[in-house]
Amino acid sequence: MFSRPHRRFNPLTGEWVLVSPHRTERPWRGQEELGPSETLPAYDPECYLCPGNARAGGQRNPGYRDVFVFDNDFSALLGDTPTAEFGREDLLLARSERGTCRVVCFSPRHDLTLPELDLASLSKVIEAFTDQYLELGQLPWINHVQIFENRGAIMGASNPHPHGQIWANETVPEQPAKELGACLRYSEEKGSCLLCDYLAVEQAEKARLVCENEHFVALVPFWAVWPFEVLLLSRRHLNAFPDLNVVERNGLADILKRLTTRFDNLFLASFPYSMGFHQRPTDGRDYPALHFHAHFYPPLLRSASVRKFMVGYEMLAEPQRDLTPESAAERLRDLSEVHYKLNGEYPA
Ligand code: H2U
Ligand code: ZN
Repeated sequence: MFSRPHRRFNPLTGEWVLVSPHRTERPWRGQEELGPSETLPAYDPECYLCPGNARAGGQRNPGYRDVFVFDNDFSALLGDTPTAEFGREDLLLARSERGTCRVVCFSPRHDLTLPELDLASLSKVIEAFTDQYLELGQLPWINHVQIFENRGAIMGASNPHPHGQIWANETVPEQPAKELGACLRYSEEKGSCLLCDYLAVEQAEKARLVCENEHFVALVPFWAVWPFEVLLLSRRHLNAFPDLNVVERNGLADILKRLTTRFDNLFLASFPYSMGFHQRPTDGRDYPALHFHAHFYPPLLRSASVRKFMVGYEMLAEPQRDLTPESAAERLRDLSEVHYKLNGEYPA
């Protein structure tokens, strides 16, 4: 059945994706266009994220040595927004939204990306995410903390300096709310966790697994929309960053490094993506049905310069893909976990 056009269901969002595998039945020609060969300096005096430099708002970064977090100078959400509601016969509905945005510099090094950071540095990034989740989450008017990374100019990242962002706000936003609702309904109906059950299915089938360690599993979900989309799941049923013990934090650092190394090795280029963590809301209630996970949504399709566009049928009807999630997983699985830059394959 999976060699003919079919639709696959995403139980987390309740949405379907059209898969057209017959369009990629021709063998993969292995064409690899090399990405931009720009070599970055370890420190860039013009960079607003490098240690000691001035930012747009006039503030100056400290001479930080590992992770540095600051309030976004162009925050999309503001903490002092007064509560207001506008509604006219349900058709023109608006609500004020309070929140705060922060930027997390992963490293003082301007030239390193996530897969190039060492495990100790990555563990510090995870510690910072944990501290931020706790600090922002305990504010009474913050009910959701979204931690994410936009990597690469193609994803709209404004700066190659390794960094992520945190947007924390009053309302649980659309995507996590949809997923949370699905997880709650599933656990009410079945008495178990949707993602624990899903992980068990994937471990039995194996076809969509990419890489794993003692604490985490990276796989291309059955319902993936983006060509090399990955779902990263904790093996233990965790709700949020603070639930990870020290070995799980190190396990997360390990899997993040290995997965993003595979991504870079796919097209021998720095692999762009939007990734982020889904955790329990911070409204003070318990969410036992929620399973800590991360989504990676990378846009590249065939090479460092050929991306998938979500246009046409996908904007007007529903998402579509040619490459099956099983083929994508196989390709990611077959790659080395030694970063291409360390492997003498640095683009000329
Ligand atoms: P992106 O590269 O994903 O755009 O993230 C960088 C963020 O850094 C962006 O949200 C913020 C932008 O608002 N920023 C500052 O807070 N201060 C600056 O001096 C420049 C950019
Ligand atoms: Zn920099």
